[in-house]
Formats: sequence, structure tokens, C-alpha cells
Amino acid sequence: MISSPAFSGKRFAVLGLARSGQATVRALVESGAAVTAWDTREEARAALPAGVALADPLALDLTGFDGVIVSPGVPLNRHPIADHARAAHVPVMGDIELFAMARASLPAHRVVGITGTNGKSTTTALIHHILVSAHVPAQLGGNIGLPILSQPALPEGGVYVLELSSFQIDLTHSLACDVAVLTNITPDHLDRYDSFADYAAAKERLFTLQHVDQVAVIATEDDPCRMIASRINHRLHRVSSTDVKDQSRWPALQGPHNAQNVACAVAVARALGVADDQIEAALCSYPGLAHRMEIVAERGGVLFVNDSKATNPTSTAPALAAYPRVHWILGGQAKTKDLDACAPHFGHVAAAYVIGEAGPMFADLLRPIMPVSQAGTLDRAVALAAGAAQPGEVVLLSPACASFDQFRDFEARGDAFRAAVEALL
Ligand code: UMA
Ligand code: ADP
Repeated sequence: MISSPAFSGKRFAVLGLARSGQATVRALVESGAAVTAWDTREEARAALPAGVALADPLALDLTGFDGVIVSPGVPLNRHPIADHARAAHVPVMGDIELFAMARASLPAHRVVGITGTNGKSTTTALIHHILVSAHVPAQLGGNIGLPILSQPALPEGGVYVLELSSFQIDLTHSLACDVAVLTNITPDHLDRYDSFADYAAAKERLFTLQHVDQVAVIATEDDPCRMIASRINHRLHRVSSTDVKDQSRWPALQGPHNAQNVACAVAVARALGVADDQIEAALCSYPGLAHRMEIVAERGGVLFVNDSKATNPTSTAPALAAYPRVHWILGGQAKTKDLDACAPHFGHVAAAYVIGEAGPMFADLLRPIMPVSQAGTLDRAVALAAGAAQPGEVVLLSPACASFDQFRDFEARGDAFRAAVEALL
């Protein structure tokens, strides 16, 4: 756990008690802070450690508090906590900001922060893998599902590798990353921002928080990223998937989208002083992540692929491109009203099976182009797709949607896909 004398004797309110909130409470208590915490879910409140006061910060006079720590999943654009804290002159921040405040008391270290619409987790895990393979002490944290405050502090010379969502950056005010990375920006999370420009601006803040001697790595393959790169006034490495000439030696890093992730990770590793032969060896041994084009089974010549992490059409596109005949399970909570990013690969789709809230909308959209089954649930979609798929074809869950209408998160959706597939075997 990361604790710090910076919090000792201070008073914090914590709103949201899932993974990041629980880690925050424990780190603050361990640091000697007074904590008042709240979650609308009773079971989350019940999991709090002893010595924490329970109260909804909205119902409290926040005068005298040193900060309100909000979870990234609390929609700050709609939730009244921001106005309530501002009225009491109390800053609103997230767990990543607490980490930034704790840095001064940690052994000398460096921080890599990775953001972007797609490829964050892969790039983050790959950078971590390269560092560990090169015997550099490194720790993963952030949006990859590991609250950084619950991870062990690194010895001197270590590197914290943080995946940062735009929600986390919004709640961060002083994290100066030694290396900051941007993979790409396409429309996403528009329920949390007034416009696409505001969403892109949230990502850009990761770079405005850097100091002049720090390094920016930006894949300049879309207009928002090119614009952000053009405004950088410190050290900048522009990278592109076209920098990567031959991916054949790296089994878990196939496809043009992974070429972009590799280009980013290699630039970061070089900036941190890792030698090229060590980088190459790590790219060869990188094992890949669950829920990202993960092969979960092969049955009667049919491959079952879990790409549950594809939560928007841009991230689904590479999965459709990767296989020539796909039985495509998609749907959930839509991020966009179209599937335009996937359209170039519709020729690879043998049939579509739509699920969740977006099911009817996607069925209307796809029916003129391909056979569509209104499956409704993931279990039914797997059964229908498995029944129709011929040897050599692929049953692919790549939903192009968030999962929250039917599942706790994309991981629960991917696990449910795996269970449904295993039930067939
Ligand atoms: N809550 C309230 N009142 C409200 C609204 C919410 O009490 O009005 C509570 C909820 O009941 C919940 C908590 O606030 O208990 C919010 O928790 P959370 O959704 O932030 O969940 P965590 O488990 O803390 O996970 C968060 C990130 N979640 C989100 O950004 C939605 C995780 O990213 C991250 O891995 C984790 O912190 C550790 O850093 C997940 C994610 O979906 C993977 N991220 C999005 C994405 O990748 O697209 C951005
Ligand atoms: P994130 O953490 O940003 O959601 P992941 O690395 O978990 O990104 O990948 C999520 C999904 O996006 C995967 O399904 C993968 O197929 C796709 N993807 C990965 N990298 C990229 C990229 N650079 N560009 C577009 N799509 C990508």
C-alpha cells in the first residue's frame, strides 16, 4: 500500500467505495488522516475498515475538509458534489492526485502515464512487461483495474506505469509524468462530456501537467492527437503504427492497432533507457491481456474469441479485420448511434447477433447488410452463433458498447462469454 505523511492529520471525504474508493480509504487511514466515506450501495459501505465515519458528503458541511476524493465512475458532469465542494472551498480530486501528492515521500522513482481512447491497457501492460523483463522494478496501476494506492511502493529507481482514463485525469491536478503517452482519440464517453472537444481536452491535460524536462509520446494518427502534439512545448516523440515494420515475431501483438501500441511502448522504453535488444525480447514474450481478442476455446474447428474490452466501434474494428468469417456478437450500452468505424470490415461478418439495450438499434442498422439475430442476451447469442458457425469460422464477442446495461463491467461480460462457451463444450 502507498501511504504518505502528506495526509497525516488531514481530513478527507471519500465518495464512491468500489475498487479505487476502498483503496483510497485504506491508504488515507494508514497515513493518519481522518476519513468520512460514502457510497450509495450499502454493501460497499459495509466493506469499510473500522475507524471511518459514514456520511454522504452532500449532506455534510465540508468546511475544514482538505479534499473530497471522488471515484472515476461518479459522473462529475451531473453529480452535485463538485458544486457542493466548491461552495465550501474544498478541492475535488481522485486517487491519482493523492498518489501525485504522495510522490515526494516515496523513494526516487519515475512515472509513466498512458491515456488514449483505445489501446491504453495493452500499451500500459506492454511497457510494464518490457521494464520487468529488463529488470527495472515496475508497478502497474490505475484504470487497468489496479488502484495505485493499494499497490506496494517501489524501491529507488522504480517506475510506476499508470493507465489513466479521462475521468481520472479530470480528477488529477498535479501529476507530472516523466513520460506521458497518448495512443489515439476517437469519440467515447460522450455522456460524461459536453462535446468531443471537451473529451479530447481532458486527455490533453496529461501533457499540460508535465514539466519542461519531461517526455511526451504521441501517436499522431488522428486529428485530435496531431493537434495536441502540435501544442507540446517540451520533449516530444511523434510515433505511428507505420514505424513498426514486422510484427511476425510478437504473437500477442498482431494487427495494425497493436502496431500503434508497440510504437508507443518502444518510444517509452527507449526514453527510460531500456536497450533495444531487451525491448525486442520483451515484445516476443509479451503474453497479452484477458478480454482483448482472447481466444477462449476451439470447438469443432470454430474459434471462440473474447474481445469484451472493445467498448466502442473503433476498438471493435480491428477484431473484425483480424478474422475472415465472423459470427459477431455485439450490443450493450451504445456509445455511438452508428457503427461506421466497423463498416470497412462488414464483408468479414457471416452473421450478427445483437444483445442488450443497443440490440434493436444495431439490428435496424445491420439488417440491410448482413443476417441479424435479435438474441437479446449473451447466453442466447453464444448458443445461436455456435449453432450456426462452420469449421474455420470465428464466434467473436466484440460488442462495440459499454456493458453496464447487463453486466457489472466488461470483465464480468467477458467472463460470462467464457462461461457460456464452456457450457457448450
Ligand atoms: N457511486 C455513488 N454515488 C453516485 C455514483 C456512484 O456512491 O452518484 C458509487 C458507485 O456505487 C460505485 C462507485 O461510486 O461504488 C464508483 O466506482 P467506480 O465506477 O469508479 O469503480 P472502481 O471499481 O473504483 O473502478 C475505477 C474505474 N472505473 C471507472 O472509471 C468507471 C476502473 O476503470 C479502474 O480500473 C479502477 O477505478 C481502478 O483505478 C474501469 C473502467 O470501466 C475499468 N474505466 C473506463 C474505461 O476504461 O472505459 C473509464
Ligand atoms: P483501453 O484500455 O484503452 O480500452 P485495450 O488495450 O484494453 O484499450 O484494448 C481495448 C480494445 O481496443 C481491444 O478490444 C482491442 O482490440 C482494441 N485496441 C487495442 N489497441 C488499440 C488501438 N491502438 N487502436 C484501436 N483499437 C485498439
